[in-house]
Amino acid sequence: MTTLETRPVIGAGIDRVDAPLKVTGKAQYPNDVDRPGMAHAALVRSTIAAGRIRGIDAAEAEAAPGVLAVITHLNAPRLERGPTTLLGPSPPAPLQDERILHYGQHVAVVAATTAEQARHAASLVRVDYEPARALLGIDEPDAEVLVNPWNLDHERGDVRAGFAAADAVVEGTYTTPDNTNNPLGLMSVVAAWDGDALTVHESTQWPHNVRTSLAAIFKIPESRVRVLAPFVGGGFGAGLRMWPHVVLTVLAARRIGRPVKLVLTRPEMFTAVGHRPSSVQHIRLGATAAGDLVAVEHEGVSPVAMDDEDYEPVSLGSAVSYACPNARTRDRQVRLNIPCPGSMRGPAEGQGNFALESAIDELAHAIGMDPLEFRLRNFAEEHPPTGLPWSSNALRECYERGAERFGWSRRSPEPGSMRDGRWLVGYGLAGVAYPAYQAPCQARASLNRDGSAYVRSAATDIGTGTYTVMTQLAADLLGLATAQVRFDLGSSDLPYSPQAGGSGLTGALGNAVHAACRGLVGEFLDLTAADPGSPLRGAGIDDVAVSEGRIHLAGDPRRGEAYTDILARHGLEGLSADGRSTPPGSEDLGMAVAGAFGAKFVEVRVDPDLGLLRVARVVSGIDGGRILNAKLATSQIVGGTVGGIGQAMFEDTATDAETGRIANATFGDYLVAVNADVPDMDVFFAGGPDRATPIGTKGVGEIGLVGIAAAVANAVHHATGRRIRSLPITIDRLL
Ligand code: MCN
Ligand code: MOS
Repeated sequence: MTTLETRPVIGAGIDRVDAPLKVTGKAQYPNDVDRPGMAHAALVRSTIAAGRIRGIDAAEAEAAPGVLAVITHLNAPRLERGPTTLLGPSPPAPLQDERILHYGQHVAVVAATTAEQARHAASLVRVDYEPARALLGIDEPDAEVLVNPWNLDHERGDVRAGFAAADAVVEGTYTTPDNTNNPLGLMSVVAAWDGDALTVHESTQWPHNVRTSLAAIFKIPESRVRVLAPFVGGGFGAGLRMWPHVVLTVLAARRIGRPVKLVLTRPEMFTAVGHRPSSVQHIRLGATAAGDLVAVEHEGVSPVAMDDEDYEPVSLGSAVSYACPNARTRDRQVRLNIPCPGSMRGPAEGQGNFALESAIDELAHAIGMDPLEFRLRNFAEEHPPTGLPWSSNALRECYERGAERFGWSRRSPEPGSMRDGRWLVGYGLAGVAYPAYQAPCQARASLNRDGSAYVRSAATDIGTGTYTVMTQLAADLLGLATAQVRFDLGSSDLPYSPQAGGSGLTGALGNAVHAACRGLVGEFLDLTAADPGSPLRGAGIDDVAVSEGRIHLAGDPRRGEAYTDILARHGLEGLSADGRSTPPGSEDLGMAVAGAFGAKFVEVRVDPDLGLLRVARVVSGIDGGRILNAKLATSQIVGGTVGGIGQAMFEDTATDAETGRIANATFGDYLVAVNADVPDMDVFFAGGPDRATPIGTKGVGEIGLVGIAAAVANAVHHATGRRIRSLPITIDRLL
């Protein structure tokens, strides 16, 4: 990393700038944090799903070796619920009363000198429960039904007339199970009080949210709370919300007057940090014999936890995916005694796309049209709900180039007609329209006397590559080598950043870095504006370009000056500038709608006698706008695809129907796709810079996952003639 890299640096698949820290163990994840005098916490969790606590006997736990405190609802302070944020309302505050609302609910936290002592003492806390009937099934008749709480139901055209005009109608009910986000890094918290100042190390995707939430809950000014997350061992959405165990760790630290560390166990990860909620979806589509989609109707039901408001509008994607004049989507939520859900990679879209893209396939089959041709024919040239143009949309190119690379033309249409020895071979595809999301963000950029730059914002890098792409971006915008740029993140002391979520951080942060770097160049031009000898005298930001540590006139690289020379002449140690980005308004877009797009092509092999299913090949074509780092963006799509294979074939959080216990809450029992399940994957990017923002990116963090389940299911249909409408597609469903 010491030589100047060849330009352009944007797009180049450079290695992660933080890789040396990671592979030498120097990267500090929250569970690596150690503090003088640090004690350890362990949780006691409810073993029933509904009811109340009649009594708690903590005497034996309190007397156990090393125990410093046992906190239950009987001796916990009354706490505010956290604030409503960009993500919606906070989860409920823990230990506030005797009610049990779900299995695994925290009922006590134990602090002790060592982690082993804390865990042992936690096992000694005796809780006397009075169980009540738990509402657990999504079809539970007694559950409260929430109707359109976010006002997201959609209707356009005349759906009834659309179906009346259709030559073919397909209808089906699709189900998806609970899935649990399982980042490898067990989510961890270290909380330390210094008087009324609080420092928290947290596995979060959003340090500012943790800061705001803890300040509200503990009634201290935000300026007294510091949240650190320079490295996070994966999130997949689990680190978006600030969960109750964080509150408990902070509470324990305050109670015992020492820093406290809590590392969740793997089973606790299944009830404490959210999950993708199950869904039941009813979908009905109509098309003319010529292949025009004329009616879409999609209704979804998903559960929401008691006392919580985390909704997944699974049908919403069906309103935007195809050029269909008549569409109706609606979502209902049922309140159940389940652990609080949260976003999991491709929330709502991951479930909804499975139903829609399976049904689209079925409809194409019903009218005897190739499913690729059907999708191209009904391609949405504009954003269907509003009729506005897309800010960019290369979905057509994703389909066409994807089909070419995959060899789609080799597909013989008849199900069961392709074989390789004993294996039935199936080709399937799915399309994805993924909402582009951007939240306001801030960054600060500085140029130092030695010619290096320091750029920072309170964002996170959850494995995505934020450190690296922001280093590349700043290097490009300042005309420096990446080795001359240090990008810092993961601290709430830095300028405000939104969450690494909704595949929106790169755009939000990148545009803030763009503003900060341009602002910084502007600071230099303010200095040179009146410098008699400067070749930049009188030049404004639009007159100049940057390269090799210099600002020069746009058309003439020789007429310019090094940053270091300008600083030296003015006797300055450095210059800094702040930048902020806001979501593009309709005026910036010329009234257009942004979205990322993808086409997924999958080949499966099915052994019809044994019910074995193998994914043999995946080709993903993605429109992510301008790609900042080809290697990292590809790795996002590959990782997402692995998650998609997991969703398609394995992942299924099993809840015991009687007790609400999660029956497979370990890595031994909860199956995810492993190397043996994952074939070579071909990823390509289509389209170019999006016009909605200065840096022109769209998100790629989640779109790799969405569409894979439907493409697999469609390939299974092609191989076997069987429509599998429930995930995961396991042996029992194939036999
Ligand atoms: N990127 C790029 N060019 C673009 C867009 C992105 O090169 N035009 C690359 C960059 O390396 C960037 C990464 O892709 O860091 C992801 O960018 P983006 O799509 O903006 O997503 P976010 O930064 O908002 O990250 C969150 C997103 C989400 S919502 C989930 S869930 C998810 C995901 O990213 N969880 C992940 N990818 C993950 N990857 C890892 N390793 N671990 C997780 O927990
Ligand atoms: Mo991603 S599920 O929005 O963190």
